[in-house]
Order: sequence, then structure tokens, then C-alpha cells
Amino acid sequence: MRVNQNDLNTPVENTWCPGCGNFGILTAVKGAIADLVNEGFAELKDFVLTADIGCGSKIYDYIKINGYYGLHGRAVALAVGIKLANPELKVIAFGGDGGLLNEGIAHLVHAARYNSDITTVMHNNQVFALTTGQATATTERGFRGKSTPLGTFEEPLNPITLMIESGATFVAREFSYDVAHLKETLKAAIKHKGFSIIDVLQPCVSFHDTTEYFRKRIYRLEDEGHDPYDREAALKKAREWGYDLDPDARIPVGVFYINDEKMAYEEGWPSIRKGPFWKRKRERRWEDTIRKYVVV
Ligand SMILES: Cc1ncc(C[n+]2csc(CCOP(=O)(O)OP(=O)(O)O)c2C)c(N)n1
Ligand code: SF4
Repeated sequence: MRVNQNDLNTPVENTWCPGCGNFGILTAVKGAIADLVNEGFAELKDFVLTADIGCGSKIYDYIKINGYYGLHGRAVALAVGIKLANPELKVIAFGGDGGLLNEGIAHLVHAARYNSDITTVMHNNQVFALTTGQATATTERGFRGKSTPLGTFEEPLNPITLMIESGATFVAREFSYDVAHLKETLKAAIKHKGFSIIDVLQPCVSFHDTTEYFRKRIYRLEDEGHDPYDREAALKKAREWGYDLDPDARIPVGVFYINDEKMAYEEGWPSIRKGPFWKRKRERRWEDTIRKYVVV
């Protein structure tokens, strides 16, 4: 059955501020899922969303797909668990830069290191927005907010270099107002076997409005002939912009890095190689399974 992206709407009232970058992400995600279903890649029932707490994570309420709403910083941990329980599912984790790079950074780094076959969408507005604008790991130096009235002085973290170095096998950056480009990258990320992440530059018009800053400085990697299969070139491109709001910056968007050759985490588990547990008859007692795989 053909799916229209509006079929994925929910009756929940949208509480994002008018003009918020999250609207672009919502449209792109619904479009990507509808396309993938219509192209025969998966059925709607195969998609699962996870989210944590934050403005970006409210996307969970606005898409009619199965999912799990977790604690702040735990979207990736939940996604890894769901994928292990049923590797046939297409699991997408949503979180802000705060949830993913502050509270949940350990989960993110290890999921990338494992190459878990999930997709992570980072709503990166460079602040804790739901709690009205405190500095996160990607906030630029000098930002004056509720928690840093004298201005931040720490260097921001670069999630693109972090993810490539951690072992992620599909690493991209997008701009939330370029919905068509984001949708295509999302489709590629979801189809990719292994850990994929898109760092979406998502201006928070209320507490960190970078809309014009990005519009003037963004360029597409594919327009400059970037080869995403070249790891060193990917790292070099990733270092071009360090998340400070430098007026002379040029900010690449698109796919930085792809590695199609690394084994996905779930493929390494002997206990699920035969497929998800729920599809299998009780073949043996748990004690027999333990005896088979654990040397005592
Ligand atoms: C462990 C934990 N720490 C802090 C909070 C409070 N809290 C809830 S939402 C939020 C901000 C979310 O920021 P971010 O993850 O960047 O998402 P955004 O709102 O910017 O989309 C914070 C700090 C919490 N709920 N749990
Ligand atoms: S506070 Fe910022 S991120 Fe949250 S809905 Fe408003 S504009 Fe969007």
C-alpha cells in the first residue's frame, strides 16, 4: 500500500516555536520513511523511533510510528537494545546535542564503536533548548546563556570528527531548512548497514538563532567533489568548521564518510544470527544456550 507522508501525522498539538528548525527535520523524516516504504525497502511496521527529552525529541509525538520515549540522553542506548532484540527493525534515534553529546555521550561513542546498525538524528541547535538555553558540548565560545552569563570559554566538541574516530560508518551533516537534501541523506543513512548519524544544524530561533549565520556559510560537499569513502579526506573536511561561530567559516554539509565494509554489531552476536527471537520456536532451554556459547 502506498504511503503519503501525511499518513504519518498524529493528532498531537505541535508545541515548537514558529520558525523552529525542527519543522524541517519532521518533514524530511516523514518524507524519507514514506519514500522508503513506497520503494519497497521496508514496511511501516518495520520502523521504530526512539527519543529522549528535549525540543527535538518531541518529534516522537508527531510521527505515527512505533517507538519508545526514554530518559534524557538515552535515545541511542534504547535504539541499540531494540535493534539487538529484533535486527529486522529499522531503528532511528532522535536527540538534541545536549542529550547525545552531554548526558548520553558514552552511549553515542560506544554505539558508533560497535557499529550498531541504527540511525541517529542529532537535532543540533548548540543549546539545551527545552530548558531555555544553557550551553551544551557544541555551543560556541563566548555564548552568554542562563548557565553562562559571562560567556562560555570551553572549546566546542566536533561531533563529525568524534563520530568518524569512534567508528561510525556513515557520518553526515545537514541543515534543517534544506529539507530535500536532508531527506535524501536520511534515506541513505537508514539504508546503510552499520551505525549512521546525521548532525542536523537546527537553529533554535528562541535561544540560539543561527539561521542567517548558516545560510551564508553552508556549502555542499558533493559540489566540491568530496569522496566519502576516503577517510582522511572526510576528517579533513570535518575539521573545516569547529562549531565556533567564526565569521570567516565555510561549513560543509552532506555525507562526510561512508564505510560499507565493516561488520555491523548485530551480525557478531551468535545468538541472533538465526534471526529475531520472537520468530523462533523455543529450540532449546536457556541453560543449553549458555552451555553452547560460554566456556565454563
Ligand atoms: C539526566 C537529565 N539531565 C537533565 C535533564 C533536564 N533536561 C530536560 S530537557 C533538557 C534540555 C534538552 O536539550 P537537548 O538535548 O539539547 O535538546 P533540545 O531541547 O535542545 O532539542 C534538560 C537539560 C533531564 N531531564 N535529565
Ligand atoms: S525553544 Fe528553540 S528548539 Fe525549542 S521549539 Fe523553540 S525554537 Fe525550537
